[in-house]
Amino acid sequence: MKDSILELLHEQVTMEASASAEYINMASWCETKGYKNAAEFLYTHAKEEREHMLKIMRYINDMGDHAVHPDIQNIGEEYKSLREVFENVLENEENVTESIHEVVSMCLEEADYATFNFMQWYVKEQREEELLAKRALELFDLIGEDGVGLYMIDKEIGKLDKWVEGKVE
Ligand code: OFO
Repeated sequence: MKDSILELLHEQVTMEASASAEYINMASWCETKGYKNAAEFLYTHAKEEREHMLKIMRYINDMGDHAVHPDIQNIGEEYKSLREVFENVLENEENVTESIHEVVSMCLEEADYATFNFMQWYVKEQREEELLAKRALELFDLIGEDGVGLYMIDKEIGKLDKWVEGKVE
């Protein structure tokens, strides 16, 4: 495997680890504010991001290199509102998508079709995750945050994983 691709894969491991860590912090913040469904949603996604990280680490090892768990730095801890949490989710997911697309572009440049093929799962996953984050943000506009609005938004966020199933093929 080319060094250029290996380097990007190691960076992707860090991206996925950071995503997992920040999902945990966002979930924990939501849990302390009473947004129980949002907390559940975010804890679930934290677990998924950890799995994404492990999948790349094991691919790197299969390819003969050695993957290690990265140090995680500069992740958010405090949020002003539930909306800010989901704006953050969308921004993070867009950054992850961008870095996955960089890996894919490099695979084409280096004619590494095995890694190109491996990365297609991530391309699809990112489409799904961006869709989820955008839908969550739409709920704030559709329902409104006044009165019982935030309670309703939290409730709807709890249904999002079911809603997105099968939407991205
Ligand atoms: Fe790893 O799927 Fe999003 O970030």
